[in-house]
Amino acid sequence: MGLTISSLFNRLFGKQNVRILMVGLDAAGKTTILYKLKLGEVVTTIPTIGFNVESVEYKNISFTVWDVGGQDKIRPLWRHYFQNTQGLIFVVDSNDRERINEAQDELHKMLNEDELRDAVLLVFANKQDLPNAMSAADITTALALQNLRNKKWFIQGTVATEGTGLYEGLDWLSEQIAK
Ligand SMILES: Nc1nc2c(ncn2[C@@H]2O[C@H](COP(=O)(O)OP(=O)(O)OP(=O)(O)O)[C@@H](O)[C@H]2O)c(=O)[nH]1
Ligand SMILES: [Mg+2]
Repeated sequence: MGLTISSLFNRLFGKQNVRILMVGLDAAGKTTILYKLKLGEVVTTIPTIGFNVESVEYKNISFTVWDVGGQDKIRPLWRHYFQNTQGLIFVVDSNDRERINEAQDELHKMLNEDELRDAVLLVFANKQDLPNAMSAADITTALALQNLRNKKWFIQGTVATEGTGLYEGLDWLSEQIAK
């Protein structure tokens, strides 16, 4: 599909709107990330039952970020948010070695869905401040990211509570969207 006049105008002069879906197992740090980006503050979170949505303005892009709760009983709800997703942010608790295979399962199940075919994938390897955290390289292997075909992906180590790495991730996303 070519650029329409209005989308060209928006690219040159206006804001682009980008729809982001942020998921991952419970307690990975999604809600912490959302509000750190939105408010620049660490908020006290409770497990999300349902979703939070905020728009985050960055580099002349308006990211609408949907943060959906990750408890196993409510993971079947994720698919209701797939439509029109341009960027998928998958958040991993790098310290949770016991559940990294479960995270891998959930990620690959999702990536098999047709509705997410064109979405780019940003993985946040969160909680890098914890001493037992797996590195981003370990997580790349554990999530089998190298096996992904026809998928643009990027992994970034983060400490959501300090804001470390979050904007590096958004930088990558904005570059993909601009292409
Ligand atoms: N040490 C450390 N703790 C973090 C980090 N990010 C988040 N946390 C903590 O991890 C806990 C869970 O964070 P949430 O943001 O609520 O997790 P969530 O992914 O939204 O969880 P659900 O809503 O249940 O899916 C909270 O106590 C956060 O303060 C981090 O980078 N380092
Ligand atoms: Mg949450």
